[in-house]
Amino acid sequence: GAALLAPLVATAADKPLVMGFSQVGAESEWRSANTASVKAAARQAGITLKFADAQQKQENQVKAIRTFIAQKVDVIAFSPVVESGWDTVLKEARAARIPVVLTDRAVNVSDPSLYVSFIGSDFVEEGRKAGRWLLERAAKNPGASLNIVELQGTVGSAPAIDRKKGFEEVIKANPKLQVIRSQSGEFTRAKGKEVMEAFLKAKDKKIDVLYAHNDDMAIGAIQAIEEAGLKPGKDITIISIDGVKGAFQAMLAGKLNVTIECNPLLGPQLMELARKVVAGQPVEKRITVIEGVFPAEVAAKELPNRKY
Ligand code: GYE
Repeated sequence: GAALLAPLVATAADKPLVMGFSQVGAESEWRSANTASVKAAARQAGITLKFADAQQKQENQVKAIRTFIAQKVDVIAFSPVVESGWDTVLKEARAARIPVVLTDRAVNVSDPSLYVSFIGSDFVEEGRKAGRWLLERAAKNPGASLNIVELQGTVGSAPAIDRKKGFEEVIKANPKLQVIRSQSGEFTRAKGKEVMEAFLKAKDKKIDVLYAHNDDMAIGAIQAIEEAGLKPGKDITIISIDGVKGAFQAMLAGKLNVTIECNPLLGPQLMELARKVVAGQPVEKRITVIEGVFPAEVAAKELPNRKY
């Protein structure tokens, strides 16, 4: 038996593993870095990657996953644009016995065993870090009221929900910190600029702080603030999340005050996870990423070390 089995096993191992990957879109610098990381890591790991860009639409992701099921890929990985509405298609993957791993963003499903594992950042913690930075800053000027405007990410997405939640949880310790407006800028520069323009036009209350759920929206908003004749980073304190190069450049120019790191370079970990899952090895249900906080004061020193 053993002699007969050996060549069969070798043939199976030689066949490259096929991964179907459904990406959210190309909405931000973070996303471009994430896509590049996934593609490079697949190449390095010898994994055949079927890559589909959903252009920020859930229906496109569902279609892509159904295509991967029809193609009988070995493993499906995807970054869910929103948290809800995945039960049906994930059950279809299960019926086809194709394991699913989540990367970057989480889902809300009736049965968590519909996916094997999730690799991604702790977005609530990122929101808390943003809140803590502001609390400390506000403590230097006790008693002063600060009006905050918030640019949320994609409506219904895990990072938008969680970054809002973590920030609120922390800033409520100081009742002088009030979020006066909060709206989605869809994680893009264009929409961040547009919504910030509307915030500035309202003129009913002075805006002291902008909290943007990603750097791209902050960068768009910086333009709106400048066009309104104000100094970003000075007249309005700006906090954002991701830590992309554009944010470091904005900090060096004195226009952004702090960025909270969210690491997009998930490719290598994802490929390792996929291999284990396909081999039937046990894996952690939740794999997190270790991240820091970069205030403008350290931007010059840190920029040369940044990989995205
Ligand atoms: O922060 C934002 C991107 O899901 C963590 O999506 C990701 C977020 C990231 O568009 O820039």
